[in-house]
Amino acid sequence: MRSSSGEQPAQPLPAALRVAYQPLHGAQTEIPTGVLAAIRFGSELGEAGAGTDTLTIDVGLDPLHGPSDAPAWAELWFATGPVRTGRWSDSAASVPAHVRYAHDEHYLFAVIELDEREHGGILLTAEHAYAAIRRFQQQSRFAHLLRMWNYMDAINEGAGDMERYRQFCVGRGRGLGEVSQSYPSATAIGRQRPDHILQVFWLAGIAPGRSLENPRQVSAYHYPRIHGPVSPTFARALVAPDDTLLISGTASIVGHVSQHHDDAMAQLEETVRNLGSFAPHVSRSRTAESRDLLKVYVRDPALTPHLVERLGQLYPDSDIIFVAADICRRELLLEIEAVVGT
Ligand code: 3EB
Repeated sequence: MRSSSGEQPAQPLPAALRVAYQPLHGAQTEIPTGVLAAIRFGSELGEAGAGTDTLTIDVGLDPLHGPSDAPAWAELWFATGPVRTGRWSDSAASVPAHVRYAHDEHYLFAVIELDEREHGGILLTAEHAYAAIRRFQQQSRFAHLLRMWNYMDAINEGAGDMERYRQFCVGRGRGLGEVSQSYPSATAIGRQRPDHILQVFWLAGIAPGRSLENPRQVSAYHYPRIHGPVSPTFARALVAPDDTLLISGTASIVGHVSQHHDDAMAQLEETVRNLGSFAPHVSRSRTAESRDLLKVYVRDPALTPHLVERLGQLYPDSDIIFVAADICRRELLLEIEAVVGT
């Protein structure tokens, strides 16, 4: 709508996030242009294709099932305009660390991949990664963290507070330092084939999102001491500037306690109830053709057919991919994240 002279121009609409899963059939599959980031699941993916402006992130998790039959998948985050890519070196780092990124006018996608053997174990690697992320974000126009993923090896190895996930949380907390009260949504997942790499990638924006908590769950940053010395720093979900709902990795946890040990289907139903808490926040401006995306991390691949069947019934209009992964508490058998209203 045109405003008559003298009036304040209307606020520009926040650029819309669009995310989709694309099947990959080996090295010949092209990533379309206009993609900010392509997160690739599967092995033997080949070169990402020189000359594209897409940030390619290979996560080392194997797909178990997808919307169609394909050996590998990419999660594509589409750009809202021309894309610029770059590489930033952390000059303050004691061990060399760099961030690869791509951005348009509204959003930035970035990744840091550190080798634990160079940084002295998971705690220090997480601390170095998050210190670099903090410094990168401080000098970035895309000041607001919206969504973060953390992928690491052997997430459940080690007993008690020495469990690698808990050590990761300590390092993350130290590296990030005192951050604002508002956290991004996040996922933290274990790779099932060791490659010594802590991989953290994230979406940041020019404009802030709105963090949400789940009334069925204690906020992760308020978890009691029994879950580790430093609480995880993430929000249960975040409403992005365009009203897309970015739901964190969600598991069978009520309050702060894991439910239904050893019963994957009961864990699934509990997880679905947790996801249901966010229904009131689903944008009403969603278009008919928008597809919600679900990603299901599955500890035991043998469970997949049962999960596929049940989730297909529950979310017939969503695109769902299932990947083999370990979950951050050893009793948890699955975890689900979602992008809703894209
Ligand atoms: C949970 O609810 C399950 O440490 O960043 C989910 C999402 C989980 C993110 C993180 C951990 C993280 O506590 C685990």
